[in-house]
Amino acid sequence: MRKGAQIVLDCLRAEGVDLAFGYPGGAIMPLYDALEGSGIRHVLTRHEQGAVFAAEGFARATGKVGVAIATSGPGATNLVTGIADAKMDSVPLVCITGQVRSPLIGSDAFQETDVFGMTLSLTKWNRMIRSIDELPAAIAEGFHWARSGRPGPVVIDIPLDILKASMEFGGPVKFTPPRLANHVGPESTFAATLIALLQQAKKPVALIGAGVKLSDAVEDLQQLLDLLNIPSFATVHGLGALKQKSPYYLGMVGMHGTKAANLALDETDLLLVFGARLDDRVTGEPTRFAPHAKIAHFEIDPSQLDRVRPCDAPVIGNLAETIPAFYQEAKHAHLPDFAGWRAVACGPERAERTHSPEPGETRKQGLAHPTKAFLQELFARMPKDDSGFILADVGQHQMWSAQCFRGNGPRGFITSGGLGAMGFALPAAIGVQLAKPNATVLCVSGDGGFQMNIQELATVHRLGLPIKMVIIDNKFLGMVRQWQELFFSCNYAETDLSDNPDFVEIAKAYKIAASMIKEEEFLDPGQSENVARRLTRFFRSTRPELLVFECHPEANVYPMVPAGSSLSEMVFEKE
Ligand SMILES: Cc1ncc(C[n+]2csc(CCOP(=O)(O)OP(=O)(O)O)c2C)c(N)n1
Repeated sequence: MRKGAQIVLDCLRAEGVDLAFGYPGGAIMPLYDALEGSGIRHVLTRHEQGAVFAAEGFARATGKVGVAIATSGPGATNLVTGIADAKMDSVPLVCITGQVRSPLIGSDAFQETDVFGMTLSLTKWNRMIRSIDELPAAIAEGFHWARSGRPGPVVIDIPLDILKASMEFGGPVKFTPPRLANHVGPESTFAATLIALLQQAKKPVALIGAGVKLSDAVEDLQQLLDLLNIPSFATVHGLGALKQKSPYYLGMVGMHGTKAANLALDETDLLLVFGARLDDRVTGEPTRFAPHAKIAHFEIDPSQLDRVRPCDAPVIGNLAETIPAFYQEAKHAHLPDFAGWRAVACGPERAERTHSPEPGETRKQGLAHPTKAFLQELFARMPKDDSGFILADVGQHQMWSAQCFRGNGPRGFITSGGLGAMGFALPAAIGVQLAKPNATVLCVSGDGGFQMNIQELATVHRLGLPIKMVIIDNKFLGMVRQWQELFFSCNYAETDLSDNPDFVEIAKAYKIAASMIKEEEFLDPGQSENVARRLTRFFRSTRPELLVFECHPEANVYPMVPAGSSLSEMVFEKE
């Protein structure tokens, strides 16, 4: 006989889980009681939101399913933001929640919430367990949906009495997915259609999204785009998919994308989309998006097609299959060279420097934007291969970080892109560092967002994780203040954080080493060697460490496509 709690853990092990993040409480106690000897390492965060973001960080760095555990009621409600985040960004996640005893369900029992109802629209699949014998099949099915197709979150809600009950257990089971009668895949003629579109096109471009990484099609895409040699750019989640040295790569596209990428997307007559959902941060005003373009869309999830406008050539399927299939046909086809278009779109008039600066290089260059120069100084010290991970929280520092990112690791830039959930970066960095113990993990947060999960400093300290934490402290909710400055006549309503706590002292209270660099110090030529030495030491440290960069309170993110404008209407910093 095995108890429900033990069966849950056996089934998690069978799915390859050896690490889970969570926070205990009444309804989930039997699971915690059974943890020892289960083969699963449990990491106690200091808030359930920390647990779910950490599980996401683990999943985003590895592609494996992240697992978060919480109790009923407030434990489960604290998971909800992370579940929504995983849905938006296609992150494989399984959340196990305790529920009140079965006979009490529906009675407003202590710590009862309708977890099933609450997460129905936020999950790919969710289930409330009604009997112990459902457990093995439900867990197998949950993991299947979390990792299959377009990955996403799953919730399994288990009443306390079921965790405590026992049954004869024959071992974990496998889930056999139903064969869908209307299985959709690419048209057999899709490659010929795309080749014909390319042959007619004068200004083709490629837009790269997260789907390329999620389907492990990074090398296939590089091979295809090296062949097509067309201007290419990435969404925030597509960053790192293409090698920086690719001469046709124009950086990030969208609201804070590069001039070159946004103009190319505005002017193109053939847009090849690879695993992106074309949300409004990428398209600008949807009705004026890529106005001259036909759209060909490589996508695993048919529900992502035709969202902005009907696509001319859908290519439905796993990108790891459809991209190589297209490459095989394209390499034998007679395709135009597009040299004239490349010269315009990738030419010096539009292009920004895209190589990785060396340490010290950015400081010497006039420093038009000190905070970006500081971030570049940090990023220049990151490994050049896939052993470096930069996490950005949400706000101005996130966009500056995305603009400065020059890494080559496909999973090397991790952020809450779809939901834009402040407080994501610090706990997610915990998950990344645990998944990749030898990696260099740099976590960049704003002074607002850092305070949303600041309690996870305790987790970092307990585990001794060598995360390099940076706060870009502008003493404002900066991104909102920027919008107030530009669109609300500088009415800085409730965005002032000038009475921020002393972050250095807070970190020290958590027994974490911490120091501050002020913008003036960073800019002072007399301090340059000292600052460089400090940054190098920060990167060499094998302990957790926090660095606070105190920057100008009213620095802005440019270029910017104002909401409601088309990509061609981006605005630049005033001289
Ligand atoms: C949980 C949550 N609440 C509110 C917002 C709205 N929001 C977006 S950016 C931002 C300001 C972030 O400020 P800070 O963390 O200091 O970063 P900065 O923009 O200054 O770099 C806010 C409030 C959000 N994205 N997430």
